[in-house]
Amino acid sequence: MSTSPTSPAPLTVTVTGAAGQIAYSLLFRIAAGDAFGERPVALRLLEIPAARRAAEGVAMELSDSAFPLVQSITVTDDQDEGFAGADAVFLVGAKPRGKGEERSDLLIGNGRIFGPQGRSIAANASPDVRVLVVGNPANTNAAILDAHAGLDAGQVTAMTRLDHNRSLAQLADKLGVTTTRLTSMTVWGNHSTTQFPDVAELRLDGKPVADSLDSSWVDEEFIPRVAKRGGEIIEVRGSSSAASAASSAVDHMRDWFQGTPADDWVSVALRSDGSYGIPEGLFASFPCRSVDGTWEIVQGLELDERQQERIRATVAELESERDTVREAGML
Ligand code: NAX
Repeated sequence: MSTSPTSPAPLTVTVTGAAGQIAYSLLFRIAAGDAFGERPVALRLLEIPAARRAAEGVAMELSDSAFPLVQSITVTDDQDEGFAGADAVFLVGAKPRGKGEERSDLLIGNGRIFGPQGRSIAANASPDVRVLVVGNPANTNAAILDAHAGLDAGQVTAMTRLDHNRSLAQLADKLGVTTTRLTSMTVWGNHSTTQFPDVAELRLDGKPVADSLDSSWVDEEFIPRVAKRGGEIIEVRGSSSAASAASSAVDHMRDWFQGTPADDWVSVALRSDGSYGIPEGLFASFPCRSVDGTWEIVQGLELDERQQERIRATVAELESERDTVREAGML
């Protein structure tokens, strides 16, 4: 757990929900250097008091792994301590939907977590902090957090990278190729079943490939399968996606810190600036490139009526989520 005197300064990385399923994979991937390269990390594991002891157990295992890049591990249930000096924050912890609860209860219950977390991040984290919201409903949680944190546009993001990666996997399987040969996939909108995994710009070895995909397969099999993949995993595995979610969170942060290739993009949910007619302020997934550590929405893609209709549907859901939390005074 010590670094040589010549090591660069460690990055402070906070993970909430540290005793949960996703964190059990995510923390070890971060510790191994998968997200931040060879940079040493000071890990902050933030939990609620009831799960603090379990998080201490995770910290013991992290320690026992003797990761060369891990400079320190702190376990806390104090938000301000958890976010102090944070350079990168993974907000994984969230309130799951309780028995008999409506979606609006879920939105409001999570708003009670993400509003205060936004204020604590603003007061305690590094001014350049980069925040990824994983906990669901991720887009609206991110919108609430963003409103309370008052950070610059683009510092707060929500995760649609798992949907993006799931799309690439389905397409690679269909085309009989590896995912590494596919580029320019986009997931638009909400991380929910209304999301729009869009293959219009997809490239295989740099060449457009959408026309060779059967449109009825795309509409009737591919899109619903990606959108409902979370449910399929629960049915087959017996519990929700954890390692794949952690892997996508690692991909998201790695690309944010280290950049995306100039000839590709990835899917990121962030505060809309009005691009592609998506109302300003809404947290929607867009095609994005990471340039000098900042997400930029890819501009200039042409959208036909069919694409626009699907985007309108997922945007309508995001607007309704926004209205629910706004009525509850959280935005
Ligand atoms: P778990 O229930 O295993 O773990 C969640 C942990 O968060 C628990 O240990 C809990 O004590 C903690 N927690 C709750 N409130 C907290 C708070 N205020 N501060 C700190 N910790 C808190 O869930 P897990 O399977 O790890 O999933 C975590 C979240 O990710 C869920 O909301 C889930 O729906 C969401 N997902 C989001 C995905 C995405 O693509 N955006 C995909 C995977 C996943 O479904």
